[in-house]
Amino acid sequence: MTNEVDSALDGTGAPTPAPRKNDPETLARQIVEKLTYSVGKTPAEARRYDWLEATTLVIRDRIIDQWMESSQRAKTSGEKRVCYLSMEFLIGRLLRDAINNLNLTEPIREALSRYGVDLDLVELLEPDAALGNGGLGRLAACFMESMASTDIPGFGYGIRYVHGFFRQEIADGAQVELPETWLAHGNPWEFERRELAYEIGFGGKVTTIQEPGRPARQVWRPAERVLAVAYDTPIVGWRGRRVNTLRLWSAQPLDPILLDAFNSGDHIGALVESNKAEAITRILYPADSHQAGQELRLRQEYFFSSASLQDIIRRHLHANENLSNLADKFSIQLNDTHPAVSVAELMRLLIDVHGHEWAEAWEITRNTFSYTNHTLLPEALEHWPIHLFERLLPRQMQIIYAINAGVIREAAQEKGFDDSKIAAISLIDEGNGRRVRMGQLAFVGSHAVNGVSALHTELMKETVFHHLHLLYPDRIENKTNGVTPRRWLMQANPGLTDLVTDAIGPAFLDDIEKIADLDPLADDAAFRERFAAVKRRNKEQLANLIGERMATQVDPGAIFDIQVKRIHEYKRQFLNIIEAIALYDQIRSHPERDWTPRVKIFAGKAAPSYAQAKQIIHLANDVARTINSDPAVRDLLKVVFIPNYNVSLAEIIMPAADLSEQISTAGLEASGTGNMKFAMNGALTIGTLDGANVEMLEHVGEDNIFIFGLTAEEVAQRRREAHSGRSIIAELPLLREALDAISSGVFSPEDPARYHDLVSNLYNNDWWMTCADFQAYWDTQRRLDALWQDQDEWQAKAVHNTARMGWFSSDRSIREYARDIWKAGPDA
Ligand code: 7GP
Repeated sequence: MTNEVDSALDGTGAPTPAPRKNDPETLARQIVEKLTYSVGKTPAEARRYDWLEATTLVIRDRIIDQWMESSQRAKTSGEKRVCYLSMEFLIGRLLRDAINNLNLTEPIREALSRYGVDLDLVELLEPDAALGNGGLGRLAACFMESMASTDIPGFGYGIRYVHGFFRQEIADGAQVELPETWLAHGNPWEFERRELAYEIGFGGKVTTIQEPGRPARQVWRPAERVLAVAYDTPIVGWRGRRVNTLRLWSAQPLDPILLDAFNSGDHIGALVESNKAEAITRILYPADSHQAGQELRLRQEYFFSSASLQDIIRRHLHANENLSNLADKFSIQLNDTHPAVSVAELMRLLIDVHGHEWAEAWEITRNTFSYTNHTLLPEALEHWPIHLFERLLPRQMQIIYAINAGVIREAAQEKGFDDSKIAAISLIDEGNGRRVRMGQLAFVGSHAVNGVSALHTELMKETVFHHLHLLYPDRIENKTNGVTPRRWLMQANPGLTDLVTDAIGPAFLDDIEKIADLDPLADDAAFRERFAAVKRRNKEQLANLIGERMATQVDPGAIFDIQVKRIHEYKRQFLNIIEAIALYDQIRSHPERDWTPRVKIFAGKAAPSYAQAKQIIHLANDVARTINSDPAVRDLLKVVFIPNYNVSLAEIIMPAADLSEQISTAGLEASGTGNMKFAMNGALTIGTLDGANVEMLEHVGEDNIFIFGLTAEEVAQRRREAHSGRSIIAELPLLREALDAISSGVFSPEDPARYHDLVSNLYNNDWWMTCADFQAYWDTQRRLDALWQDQDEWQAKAVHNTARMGWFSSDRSIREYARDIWKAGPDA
């Protein structure tokens, strides 16, 4: 059911309103108007939540003006549009983002203060939209903001999960998962587009229709059908220049209730269909870097892919005669393999629905798609059992076989690939019970494939996509990640933003790479002092939060040493905890030494089914309990695990760090983006030569970053040699004693055996090189202790970090994608 009627925001003949006034006077009046007529409260009755709603509506009006203008422009100019297909958008709160990008922060603050209302407190009530797990989802959100800010006509396409990423509580030290309900109070940012609904089929049969004198046609008759309904959220770029659309799909039944069943008394059965449809978009899978593997997940992937493609085709045919020139008008970026089924689905739509020949359809498809890989972890690479795929998507399965046949023919005929090489590139894994490899599908269906840091891209060529790279040597390229400086510097750290503006002027706000002008000020003692004072205030703010939420007092004068990210063995929070324990032992054994006070801060969620990761959380909390209650180390060492890490918490944490922990086993972290947020805000990094750390080293210079440990190559070598931790542990008393303490129950007296497995893994195989890197990590931490004693040196390095991180803006990433892959945007 493709609807021909375009919504007003698609830009048909929308009136261009007169520019709005943005003085506090006008804004205050408008907020009260919204309060009265939309919320139904007087200022005297209004609670803080009502002020949030009224303020949001006032801001929204301004965005809508610009939104219509941007959509109209994209449409009438015929410029190429970029569609970012992503299963996850970890957007966080939107109000502050919108107010900041419209340059309304001060006038809105002033307007609200006239009624005794504090903008900062109002903003805190907005739910944090957590439609993503971690790095991949947050990158998608930064990219949406940067596309709007760099004036690229971009559309985000994803899923409107009713329940986002779970809420984490810590009970007796262990992670507990609770449902997240971001839509409980409604969502003023979204616009439901009832008229934009597409049918999505599942299951059923494919029949061949042979009409006389015409080529055979395949017709898919799905057994089940659901509706995908669009919900649009405006994404405001810097200075409101462009407003793009994030379109999220919600699944709804074709028939809300089966009346026949109901009338015959089957009241539950009458709703089965409806529940099944709605289940598709009910909840986000809380697994990152791990393939979920259930049928519902494949349904989600196909559901949003098909809806997005149908929508793109509708938009295209609105202005073009047919789909032959689709790739000139649209670029579709596949954010990892979650939307990879799109390759087969676009082929189906082109051939079965729009009557294109196979060869032409394949050409259009490949020229339209490009694919980003975000991880090399084997357990994260998606592959679906053929029987499941075939049952759910029979026509797409046929198409995949046909694509595969073509690729294999090409490899054998043109490159002389032998059987083992063919097996490596095949879209079908003939090993583990026959599976469809989604990475291979995305790769062959795209004209460009990219990794997210220089190292990751090289490793892609050598490992997962080695043989496909031999077949298509020009296809893989690098696009190093970035983060939006609007959210991660300007909004999260207004103190630093003001200081930098004061020092070098406001030009860096429009072009973040100009922040390099700050670099010489690292030598200016007075500036360093002001820089340190900003950091100190941010640390006080975080210390208050820790005091309030966890009743733990931490000293803002200590090093704030922070590791926040998903909990995963390869990210090595365990290494960090072991170091804390070793330090604890040393402080107790040598109280007379001049120890540098430290607060080790952790936050992050573990996938509910990831037992080892949950153990690591438990251990961090157990260690925190023991150390924090030991008077022997009181002000020298504290360990804190802050529950429920999310975007809003990150905005408080990033500006408050002195030291950023980026200590993954080399070769495993594709890029990292937290590393960039921390360094931009003046934290020094302790890290391995992994992901984007490598490029950060190049930009900030080796004196300003603390690199340790094995390289990716050395890790691979050790793994080939079946390295284990046993001999290393025997030689390192510090490490051994820390591990003994863990396994003898020092931190878990109520359950001394709790961490046996965690520790015995280190002895028996040390897969993540925790033991192998321990000494280098310890030594580097002690160098940092010494450096902290020289505050001039430390702060100078911190200033260099802020000054030299401009390149890691997602504006730069997006411009590279636009120039090299999409051929879209103002410079195309
Ligand atoms: C992450 C990577 O682990 C991280 O290194 C990178 O910075 C980020 O993507 C953005 O590129 N990957 C995921 O979050 C993920 O879920 C599985 O990967 C597909």
